[in-house]
Amino acid sequence: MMIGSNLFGLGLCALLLPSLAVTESTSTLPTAAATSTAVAAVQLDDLASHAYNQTVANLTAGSNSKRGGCTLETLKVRRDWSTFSKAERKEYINSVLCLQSLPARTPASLAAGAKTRYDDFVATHINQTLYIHYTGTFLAWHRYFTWQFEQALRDECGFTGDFPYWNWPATANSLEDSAVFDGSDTSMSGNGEYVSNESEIILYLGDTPPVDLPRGTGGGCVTSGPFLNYTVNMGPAALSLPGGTTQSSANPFDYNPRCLKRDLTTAIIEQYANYTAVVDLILANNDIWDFEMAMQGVPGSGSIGVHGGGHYAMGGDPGRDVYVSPGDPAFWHHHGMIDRVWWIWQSLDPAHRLEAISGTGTFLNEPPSANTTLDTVIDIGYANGDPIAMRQLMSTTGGDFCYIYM
Ligand SMILES: *[C@@H]1O[C@H](CO)[C@@H](O)[C@H](O)[C@H]1NC(C)=O
Ligand SMILES: *[C@@H]1O[C@H](CO)[C@@H](O)[C@H](O)[C@H]1NC(C)=O
Ligand SMILES: *[C@@H]1O[C@H](CO)[C@@H](O)[C@H](O)[C@H]1NC(C)=O
Ligand SMILES: *[C@@H]1O[C@H](CO)[C@@H](O)[C@H](O)[C@H]1NC(C)=O
Ligand SMILES: *[C@@H]1O[C@H](CO)[C@@H](O)[C@H](O)[C@H]1NC(C)=O
Ligand SMILES: *[C@@H]1O[C@H](CO)[C@@H](O)[C@H](O)[C@H]1NC(C)=O
Ligand SMILES: *[C@@H]1O[C@H](CO)[C@@H](O)[C@H](O)[C@H]1NC(C)=O
Ligand SMILES: [Cu+2]
Repeated sequence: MMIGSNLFGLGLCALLLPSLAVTESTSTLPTAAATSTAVAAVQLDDLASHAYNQTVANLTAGSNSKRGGCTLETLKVRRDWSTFSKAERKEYINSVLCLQSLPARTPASLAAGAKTRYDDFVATHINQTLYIHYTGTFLAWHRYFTWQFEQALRDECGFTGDFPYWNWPATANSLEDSAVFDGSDTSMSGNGEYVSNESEIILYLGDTPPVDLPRGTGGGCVTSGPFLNYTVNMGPAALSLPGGTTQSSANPFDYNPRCLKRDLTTAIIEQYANYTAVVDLILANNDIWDFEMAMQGVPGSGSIGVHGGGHYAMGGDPGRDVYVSPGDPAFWHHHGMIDRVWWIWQSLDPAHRLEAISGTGTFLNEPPSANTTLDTVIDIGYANGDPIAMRQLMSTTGGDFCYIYM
């Protein structure tokens, strides 16, 4: 069943909108990523500002559109976690802890290890991993998955705040000191306990040359923060271990409670998700196929992309397990940023990019499957919500979505 051990990084692994008329000029936007980090940081701000302005302009133009649709009044905001106040961070954290305390909906006959509502999301991701990465659904599936997680926090745990994202490049000098991972009671918990004899991570996949990643500064169980007592209940399914081996349990849905491990590796963010890398991903890929592949890491290129970068920089267990990765509570911060980068990319040419899809329904089309289209239906099972067509997931202000990134 496993195609490869390290699926994050290496695979085997238009309509013309009337709103375009009201968007501001893009003439001052950068067209190529600066190699200077400081300059690239400003470029990313400009690109995000453009996407923001365009989203607002679109909603202003469409203010008399169908009832129940997204409007400026109902628009929700997603923000960089480092800009949250301590009280805002605590509200978010408490709602995640709440979801981790509610009973699961997934029948035990399907996933004996799914004990909580939080685990329902993990079980769905384990179940569908080979159909949602390196596929045509990758970006939209994770957009819907993250949004439904947000809805579960709001509907079942009373969350009322803004949804967060982890602005990777801003943490490329020190994950340990970042608001997401500093280990304080307003973080998503921090590093694991230091393991002295850990060796490097080697990602093998198919026939492509392996990618070596440095070990991090932890390796063991997290030692502080809100998720100190949280247990990872399922997996491992394809956990990369230091030294190049992979760990899997016979049935990754079985109950296998264990601590959350982290091995924070700032060097991975510095290498794969620095400001230049993020801006280059956005500006150097005009085609959706190129964009989504660069984001996940083109197999054989030696790059794990910003997507693999964020996951492997958390390290540990389940951070290095593509199947079980939502079991790390920082998963949602990471995928918030993934979605933000897609939103920025879409905003640069909405006529061609808003509904652009490329890829099939299977991991690098293995085994071969039909092309993903706007009519392809996504179903996140017992996690939350109803099955939904890709068409409803392409705009952050279309379908049931109504949010913007700051
Ligand atoms: C977005 O709008 C603000 C306010 O009008 C403006 O200052 C800013 O330059 C705009 N951003 C871009 C990238 O055009
Ligand atoms: C896994 O997917 C299959 C096929 O869609 C589905 O029947 C099953 O209920 C899913 N299992 C879980 C744990 O979600
Ligand atoms: C590291 O040390 C621990 C504790 O002594 C041991 O269980 C483990 O096998 C060692 N790992 C490696 C890769 O040597
Ligand atoms: C973890 O559990 C211990 C023992 O029950 C408790 O004292 C501590 O407050 C808990 N910490 C967190 C962050 O939940
Ligand atoms: C920034 O990212 C790019 C692309 O991944 C990489 O080539 C470059 O070496 C990185 N810069 C640093 C300072 O690591
Ligand atoms: C699937 O997509 C590929 C790449 O865009 C294209 O070449 C191929 O013709 C498509 N296949 C079908 C059956 O539409
Ligand atoms: C503009 O907003 C409408 C909803 O008001 C949405 O359907 C459409 O997809 C949006 N366009 C863009 C480019 O996001
Ligand atoms: Cu995923």
